Amino acid sequence: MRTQVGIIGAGPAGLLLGRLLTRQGIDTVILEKRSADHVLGRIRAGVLDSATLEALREADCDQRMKSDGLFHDGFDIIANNNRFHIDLKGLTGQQVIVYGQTEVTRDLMDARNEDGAPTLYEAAAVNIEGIESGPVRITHEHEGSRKELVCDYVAGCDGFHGVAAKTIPATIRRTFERVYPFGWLGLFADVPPCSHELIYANHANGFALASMRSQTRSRYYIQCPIDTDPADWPDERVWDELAIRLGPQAAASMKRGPSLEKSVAPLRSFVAEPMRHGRLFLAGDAAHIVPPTGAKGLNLASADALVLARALTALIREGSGTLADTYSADRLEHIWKVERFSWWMTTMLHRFSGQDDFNARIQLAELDYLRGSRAEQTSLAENYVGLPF
Ligand code: FAS
Ligand code: PHB
Repeated sequence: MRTQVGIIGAGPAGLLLGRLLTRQGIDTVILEKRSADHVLGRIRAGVLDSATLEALREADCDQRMKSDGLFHDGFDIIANNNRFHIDLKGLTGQQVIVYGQTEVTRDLMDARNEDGAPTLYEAAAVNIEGIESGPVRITHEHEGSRKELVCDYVAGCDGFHGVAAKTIPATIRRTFERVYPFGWLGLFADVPPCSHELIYANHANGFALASMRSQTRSRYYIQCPIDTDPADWPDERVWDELAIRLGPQAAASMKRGPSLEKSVAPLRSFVAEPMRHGRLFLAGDAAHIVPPTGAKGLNLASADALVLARALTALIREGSGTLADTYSADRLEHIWKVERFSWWMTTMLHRFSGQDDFNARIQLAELDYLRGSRAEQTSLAENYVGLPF
């Protein structure tokens, strides 16, 4: 099989890139290791910022998000028995949209089907050759045999465990990582949210987050040890702990119900540099991971896809390599700012076991300063709604 751009991965990054390139008349083939149902079944991000809004608008895939998404003006933080509001709209003039990654993925899959562009599911890329001289050859396993996709360029949108990034020579590739000493136990339930906006809580027992997917479906998280087995957390135990960490006001309005899904996700900060080598470009989790505290993972993937689509369009349609040459440096400048914000939100809102008294006091002071400072709240708000890129 031959195409202009081979895309590895049918998550948000790969599907968005495919849609944006198709709209520019550029042929793409997406290779996805798992089935479409498996990709849709993964419960991931919940909050969209300006990057994803812009990307979906440019992809002409924002209709359902605009009609079904929940437009939020801010969120609350609870710490040291104080609950205060971060007024995103008042401080920045912008909102965020609560619209699950599953729905974004569904909209992009539907758009790709309407475009008639090929996605090969259960087709795992196993090897990539020719990224320096071309043509690129992507060996993949599909329908029980090894096949080859020949393309002019390849976009590695294959997430943290993908193969594309590892194709960059070890002598060139640099990685940066911080693994946090805890995870998030997430619970999904068809119950109304306990508040009209999100609540982030720093409690002596640990971090908690009250989020949602609609007015009738809630998403909650509690900080837990990395090796936590969800089976050790029956629903009632999770609800009890959420009530403690979110405080009496939220607990009083919290509706309990059976979990639809319960899982533990690790938290890490990770960046792989560079994001381009020859004819290979990386986008999304294939190049970077942020702890979900800042709600940035999906939004960074959207920004990558938007910028990469413009670079590949200029390269393929006009023969202009300027945007492609600056892709990695430009994206990494934005990515590192978002890595910093996500690290800051995580260190401020989580309890680190064995944390010394000095750091514990610094964390309290950080939260107290944030509660009282319009300047600090404005800084948080402009990061949360999405930095320019
Ligand atoms: P994805 O990982 O979504 O997609 C990569 C795709 O590539 C996958 O479908 C995979 O099957 C495929 N693939 C991998 N190797 C392949 C190969 N060799 N050949 C072909 N295909 C291959 N972000 C938030 O903002 N908020 C959250 O609450 C949040 N929660 C998360 C929970 C978990 C457990 C995880 C893992 C991530 C979470 N994220 C969250 C981040 C998440 O939303 C990502 O940022 C987002 O999925 C990034 O999209 P992609 O870059 O497309 O990567
Ligand atoms: C979610 O709703 O899944 C969600 C919201 C905000 C976050 C992380 C996850 O920071």
